[in-house]
Parts: sequence; C-alpha cells; structure tokens
Amino acid sequence: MQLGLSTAPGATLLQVSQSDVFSQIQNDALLSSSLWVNIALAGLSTLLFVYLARGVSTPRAKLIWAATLMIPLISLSSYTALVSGLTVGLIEMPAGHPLGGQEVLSQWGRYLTWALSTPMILLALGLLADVDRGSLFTVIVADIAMCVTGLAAALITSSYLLRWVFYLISCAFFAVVLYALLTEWADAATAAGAGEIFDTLRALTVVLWLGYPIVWALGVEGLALVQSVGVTSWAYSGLDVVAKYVFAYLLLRWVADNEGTVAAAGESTGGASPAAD
Ligand code: RET
Repeated sequence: MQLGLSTAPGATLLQVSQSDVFSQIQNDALLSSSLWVNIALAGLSTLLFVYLARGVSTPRAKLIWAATLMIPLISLSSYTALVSGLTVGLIEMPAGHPLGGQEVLSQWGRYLTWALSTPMILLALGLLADVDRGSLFTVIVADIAMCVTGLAAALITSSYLLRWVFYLISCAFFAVVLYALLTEWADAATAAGAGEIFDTLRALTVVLWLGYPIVWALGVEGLALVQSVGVTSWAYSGLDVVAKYVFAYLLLRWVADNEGTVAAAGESTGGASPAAD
C-alpha cells in the first residue's frame, strides 16, 4: 500500500479525483477487502435482523428493534461510500506530524457515519436499560460530539497540535459516554430486569469502543506507528464487526425472547418510554 505519498507542489485534497482514490483502494487488496467484508456482513445482518423481528409486537420492543436495524443499514451506506472513494481523501499532514508534508489516505467518512450509527447503538442500549430521558439525551449528544470532534482531529491540516487538541476534546466526550454506561445505566438496567444482558452488552461496548481511539492514535492520522492504511482499516473493520453486528444480534435475540420484560420496564419505571415524564 502506498501511503506516505510525496506531495506534488500545490496538491490539495480537492485536486485528487474520486476515481483516483477509488482505483487506489481497489489496487490495495488489504484495504479493499476490509471494506467489502463489512458491506457483505452489513447486508447479511440486515436480513437476519428483519427475520428476528418477525414476532416483535409491543411498541417499546419495536423501537429497540428499529434502532438496532439502523446499525447495519447505516454501516452498509458508510462502507459503500468508503469503497467508492466518496468519503476517502488524501490529507496533507502538517509539520510536526511523523509524516509531515506528505499526503496520507484518510477514511474520514468513518468518523462522519459513526455520528449516525453510534447514537443508534446507545439508543438501543438506553431503551433496554430504561434510563431516563435526560440521561439518554446527554449521552447521545456527547457521543455525536465525540464523533464530530474526532472528524475534526482527522481533517485538520494546519496544525499538528490542534489535531491532538481535537483528539483530546473527543476523548472528553467519550468519557461522558463511558461514565454513564458504567454507572447510572447499569443500575437502571438492573431495575428494569435486563441487568444480565446489559452487563454483557456493556462489557462488549466499553472494551471495543476503547479500541477506536487507540487505532486512531497508532495509525497514520495520529502517531503513524502503524503506517499501513490497510492494517488500520482492518482494525476498524474488525472492531465494527463485533461492536455492531454481534452486539446487535445479541440485543435483538434477547429482546425477541424477553418482550414481556421490555414492555413492563417501560410501563413501571417511567423511564425513556414515550408515556413517561
Ligand atoms: C476517535 C478519535 C478521537 C478520540 C476518540 C475517538 C473514538 C471513537 C469511537 C468510535 C466508535 C465507533 C463505533 C462505530 C460503530 O458503528 C473518533 C476514534 C475517543 C469510540 C462503535
């Protein structure tokens, strides 16, 4: 994989055509396979989830199912945009960066579409745990802010320092999400009778989500300790497979088997259900 391409004088992100990036992706087997595998898995997961939901009838379970179904659908769009070159670009790294002055391939579309997919994951988890609306709102807004500031960290080309400032701001938003998952939401889930499945999903979420900022820091956009865009892309894709499809499958299977518990939680605790507050 070509990665620290030397910069042609005056070359900018906008001068690299989409088809150039597209052929660069197609010519890199490691990189393109990391994207195509996810397109295939997102498609299969969508079909499986529609099948799993055939018996779901209560409004609350339907809402959880709708949020969960969005996860592979957003992923399908996200990976198709990446593979086409639409949301991938060559970014010239600022002075001070290990690859300063060189252009690196940035899959910036990932950060953008995480701003759509991760709120669906948190919405499904929050509904499952029957958390109150204030908490759900705060966590989802912090999560979107985490993704958008992560996008800023990836796209800044003027200052190496500011890339890391935005990275730290994103980490601060991430801390809000982690804090809620580990404290308040866990208590709410136990009260709602979903303690066990919530513990499993929370462990999966906390451990895997921590992997994303680590991959960013090690990859070409951060410290460039790993200089292959294909390897970085596989790391993100691997995390995505478990954080999205395995997560969503476990959640939906539990909801389908425990619809009564899900419906009762919304009625009795006055949590995030529409009738509450
Ligand atoms: C970035 C870099 C800046 C610092 C932090 C990050 C965290 C990203 C996370 C992403 C999770 C993505 C998931 C996607 C599934 O569709 C943006 C990498 C904290 C936690 C689960």
